[in-house]
Amino acid sequence: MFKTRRFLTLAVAVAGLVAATGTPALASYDDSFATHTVTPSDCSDKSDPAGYIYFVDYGEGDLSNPAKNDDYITLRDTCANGNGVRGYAFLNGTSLGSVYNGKGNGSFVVWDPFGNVKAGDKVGIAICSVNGSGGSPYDCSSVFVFASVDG
Ligand SMILES: [Ca+2]
Ligand SMILES: [Ca+2]
Repeated sequence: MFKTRRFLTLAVAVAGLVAATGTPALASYDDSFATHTVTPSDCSDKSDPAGYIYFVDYGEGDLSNPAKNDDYITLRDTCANGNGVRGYAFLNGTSLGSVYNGKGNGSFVVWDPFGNVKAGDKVGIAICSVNGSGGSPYDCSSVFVFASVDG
């Protein structure tokens, strides 16, 4: 129950983020979703996740991206714990590798390992805290998989 409520809150936050950065004029369905490192964390408030990973379905119609390659990852560090976060991406069960954010609390990195996601593709994301770019992952989320409704 708690996890479901938490996720719904995140989904609203993602929708707000997209709305704030532009209007996805032609996207008929927003396939964006997110997850976060598990709690209790090593943040000063142990109920705060150390980071969030967002799959962003910007939608067609972005004039800066005529190839319509508009699906990407945003990886946020939300905790001043001295450690960074690593995000992982999967497409149809295949790992697309990972990305590291060691820029500190409040920072984010953008990563686009997907190409153009198509309707029915199964997008997976996960995130861990990590002590340095080569450090061992900890406080990992499970892999969150959603099937894209319309790419
Ligand atoms: Ca979509
Ligand atoms: Ca951090």
